[in-house]
Amino acid sequence: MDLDDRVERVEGCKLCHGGGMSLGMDVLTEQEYPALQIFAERIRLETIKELGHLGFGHIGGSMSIAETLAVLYGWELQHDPDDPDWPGRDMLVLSKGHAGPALYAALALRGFFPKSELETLNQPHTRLPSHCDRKLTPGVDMTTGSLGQGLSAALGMALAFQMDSRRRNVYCIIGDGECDEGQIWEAALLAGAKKADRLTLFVDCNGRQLDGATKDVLDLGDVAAKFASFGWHVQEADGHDIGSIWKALSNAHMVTGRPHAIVLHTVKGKGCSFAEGKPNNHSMNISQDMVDEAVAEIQQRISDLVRGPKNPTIKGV
Ligand SMILES: Cc1ncc(C[n+]2csc(CCOP(=O)(O)OP(=O)(O)O)c2C)c(N)n1
Ligand SMILES: [Mg+2]
Repeated sequence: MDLDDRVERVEGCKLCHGGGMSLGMDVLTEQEYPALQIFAERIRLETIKELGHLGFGHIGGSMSIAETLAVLYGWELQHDPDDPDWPGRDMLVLSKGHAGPALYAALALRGFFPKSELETLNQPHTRLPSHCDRKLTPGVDMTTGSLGQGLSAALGMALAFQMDSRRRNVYCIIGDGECDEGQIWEAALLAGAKKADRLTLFVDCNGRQLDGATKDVLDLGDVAAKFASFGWHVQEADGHDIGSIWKALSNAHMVTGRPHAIVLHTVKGKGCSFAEGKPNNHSMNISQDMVDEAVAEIQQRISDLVRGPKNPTIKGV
């Protein structure tokens, strides 16, 4: 199976599996697993090209959610790129809205708008502002960027979905630094009390925020235990392992009566050598040389995945 065939698995279908478990799909096949890995790498690739074209941007927190976006847009979300406002769709609130460029890459790869539009990131009259805007970008369901607010918006959607006979879910991604915002915990308390089981929250624990380590700025302690104490169904996952994220989502489908939190262990800047684990990787100036280096390394990983073992071990499944 070549690259295009594998990519086709996630980018070519009109709708994804849309809550695979509820449709009786309980395993990732040996084609789907690497296809989702490739999708994640292509999200990285397009994100770096976008930011490089602009010359700077939020690379660290964009790279750390590539696998999560791949599983969401390649498997989990019920959505229709030809009809972004389809009333039956699931919704994603990217509360850490500064990672918009990664979301735009996923949406473009899925066909919500032409890939060439990614070059307009943050330019005058663009539909792709640096932070997410639901009124501008096809496929973006909530305006975000002021940290701490997205979880409340997602909870409101989840409570509305609870009253809807159609089975719809809302997903939300917050950062670990974002958890310093008090509004996160107000929403967490209400979600538990309201048994908002249509809500699935990813906490991107990449260990760093704008200008330092999260534990030094304001130590979160045991974030999983904190959400559990508010009545949430909590799991931890390796945020760079497709199988681990997929498995957590599958488990979440089987638990009712509680909101779901998936604490993602990630690395800020993951998969891009000039940014991965670097202290200044929150928002960087990005030269053409840096883009070229990153593109080469990502393309190498994609080629390795294409040539990969015929029967890969499906971790976490
Ligand atoms: C209310 C608010 N305060 C401050 C900022 C500025 N800001 C943008 S990103 C960021 C750090 C976020 O850290 P984290 O949530 O860990 O994101 P990630 O590491 O995933 O980039 C800050 C403080 C903001 N966007 N909103
Ligand atoms: Mg962080």
